[in-house]
This record gives sequence, structure tokens and C-alpha cells, in this order.
Amino acid sequence: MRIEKYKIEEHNQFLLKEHKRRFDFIASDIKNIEDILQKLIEFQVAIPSWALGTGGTRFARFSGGGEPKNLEEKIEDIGLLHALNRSSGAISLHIPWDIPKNAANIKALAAQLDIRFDAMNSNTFQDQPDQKLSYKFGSMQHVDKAVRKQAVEHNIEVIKYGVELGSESLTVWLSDGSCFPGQLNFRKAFQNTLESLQEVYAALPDNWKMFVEYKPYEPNFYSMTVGDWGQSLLYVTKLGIKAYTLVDLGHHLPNANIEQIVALLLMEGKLGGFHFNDSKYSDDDLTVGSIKPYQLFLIFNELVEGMNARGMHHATDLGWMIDASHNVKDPLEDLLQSVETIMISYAQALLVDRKKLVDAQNNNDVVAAQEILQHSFRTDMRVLIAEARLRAGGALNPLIVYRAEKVRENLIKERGSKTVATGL
Ligand code: RM4
Ligand code: MN
Ligand code: MN
Repeated sequence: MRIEKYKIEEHNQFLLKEHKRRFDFIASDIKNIEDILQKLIEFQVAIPSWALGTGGTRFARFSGGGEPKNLEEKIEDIGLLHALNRSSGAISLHIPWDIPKNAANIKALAAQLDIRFDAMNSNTFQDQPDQKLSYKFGSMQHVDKAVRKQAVEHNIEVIKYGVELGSESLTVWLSDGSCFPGQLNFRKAFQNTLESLQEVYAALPDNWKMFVEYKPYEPNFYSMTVGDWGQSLLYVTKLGIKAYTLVDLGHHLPNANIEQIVALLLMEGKLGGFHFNDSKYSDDDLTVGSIKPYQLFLIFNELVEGMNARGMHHATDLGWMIDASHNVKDPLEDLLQSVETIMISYAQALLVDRKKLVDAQNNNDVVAAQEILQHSFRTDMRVLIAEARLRAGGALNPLIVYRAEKVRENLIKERGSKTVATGL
């Protein structure tokens, strides 16, 4: 299914008067509004190929119907999102869930829909039917060199698929670790993992980046071999300039100060990318900003401050990806909400009066510092996001159009109610 441009314009016409009234009201208050709008238009968030179907837990999975059956349909789904919000112009692929069987065709389809290929993801946390050796006791950390070699070769294959599609980065998330004390020699596990990562790193094309993602627990519950940002930073520092740490918001122990982690990784030039989601307890993969919107804002505040300090381009110098799982919502609606929330937090961070904040910090004026941040956080930026979308050719209100055009109903009609998308 595709949504024609004139349909979006029709909907916009209907909402335009009210939008203009609200926009003019806020515009007079914001000094750098044109700059903010330009940055919002440029900012793109990659959609994960594994989150376009219904997610599940280890207890059950309740499909919503009309799920994409193959990579082409996944790209079409992202095309729908991008047509509506003009901020989802990228896809992050997971291999082997989404092997591009005909790269040229896939590339052409994506180009038609104005979608590029963001980070490629490898998978050595599951065994595949045709796989020789098992990852039950880890992949890159494994005591058996042959298993490590298999994991390395898989990652190199993922890079090859990425090269065919025009991707420029590889994300490695390892489930390696141990479930019980004594199971593993921590030092040897680290060294094996480092050596394996080095072999993959050696196969990276010059213009590629490698992201090493950390996670404190699950599926291993006693230790994880890339368990936190310190461990990831150790690996990427040893690997070299093309290696960076990737922060997945759900991959922290409760109450971790993620914004501080982000600030320090950026300071070291070692922050590579993001996986957006939210969590109440652990790696819940809930909609970003649905539980802790203030934390998300504080993270963006550090991102903007830190990227500016290093002269980085906000939209392109870091990898921005969603990594969520939709168990009870329509995945496409959830993704529209996710992108909107990310844009809002980014816009709020752009609004922060940096000069005043520095003054407050230098004067130890704690109250003023809090006021400055909370002023931005409490400013309703939704109308700015809508204006940026409008200027970029998207919908003033993507969710309204999605529902009015009966997208899910149409997808169910096209694809059936029993299709199952590969992924989580
Ligand atoms: C992991 C991690 C990875 C993702 C897999 C599916 O928990 O977040 O980024 O690729 O899930
Ligand atoms: Mn992740
Ligand atoms: Mn995760």
C-alpha cells in the first residue's frame, strides 16, 4: 500500500488553519526557530526491520495482522511511515532475518521510497537451521575457536550484504556471557571476544563504522561479556578509530544515569549510535518516551551540547535507530509515536538556552540551571515538529492520516491476517 501525496495534502488542508494559529503563537517566542526547523527537517531516524511485525514475550505473541512477509514489504511499510512523517528515511537490517536476496531490486525499491540503509545488525544469539556449530555457550567469546570463527565469518557476511545495499555501519550486539558463577573465565572471554571483534574490524571497508552494543543481562543472567558502557568502551578503544559504543536505552540497570554516559562517550569521541526505546524495568523495548520522557530530554540535551562541542553534524554524525518491540500496539502506529517523541525531545534540547545554562553552572546557581532545562522540557514543541513535517512534504498529523486512510485494514486485506514478520 502507498499513501498518495494528494491524500496527505487533503488532510493537511483540513488542519492547516488551526496549525497556523498555534505555530504563529509559539514562533514569536523562539529566537532560533528557523534553525531549529531546518535541523528537524534534516533529522532522520532509522526503523529496525525486526520491529515491523508484532513482538511477543516468551509466553505468547498476539499478531495484529497484515504483517510484512518479506523484506520488500518491510521496506514498503517504512515507506508509509516516511511518507507521513518525512523523518523515517532509513532502515536498519538484521541478518539473517532479512537477507536481501536481490540487492539491486531491494535498493531500487528503497530509493523509490527515499529510504537509505542504516546500520546492519548481525545475529549470533540464535542458532539457524543450517548452522554447523551452536551458540549455546556464546559466539565470539566461545572456548572453541571454531565457533568463534563461525561468528566472525557471519559478521563479515553481514558487512558484504551491507556493502551491496550502501550501508556504512555494522552493529554487533552479543548475547555472550554466563548464567552461573564459575561457568566462564572473564578474562579469557574478554580476550576471545576482542580477538574475534578484531577480525571483523579488519574486514570493515574504509568508510564504515562498527558499533559495539552493551547490555547488562539477558539472555545471560550472571555475566555479560559486553555488559556495560565501560566494557564496550574498552573493546572499541582497543579496536581503533572506526569502532564506537552504541547506547541502547533499555540496556542499563535501573536508574542508571544514561545522560552522563552519553556525555562522556561523546567527550571521548566514542559514541557511535543509539537504539531508542523505553523501559520500566529492564530491556522492555517499550515506545521511547512512554515511561521516562524527561530522561529522554536530558539525554538529548547532552547529545546536543556534546555534538556542538565537537562540531558534529546532528543528523549524520551519529547513528539514530529505534529498537523496540510492539506487543500490544499496531507496530506502525507505535513507530509513528516513537519518531514523533524523538523529534520532540530533540527539539526541546535545541531550545535550551546554552549560554544561560553555562552562566548558571559557573555561578553554581542550581535553581536557575534546573529552571532553564525544565523551561525547555515544558515547552510544547509538537507544533514545530508538525511545521517541519509540513515543510518536508509530510502530514501535519501522521496518526490521523494513518487511521483515516485505514492503513492497517488495507494491509490485512493485501497480506492476510496470519502473516508473520521475521524479527523479535
Ligand atoms: C537485543 C539488542 C539488539 C537487538 C536484539 C534483537 O536486546 O537490543 O540491538 O538487535 O535485541
Ligand atoms: Mn538494541
Ligand atoms: Mn535490547
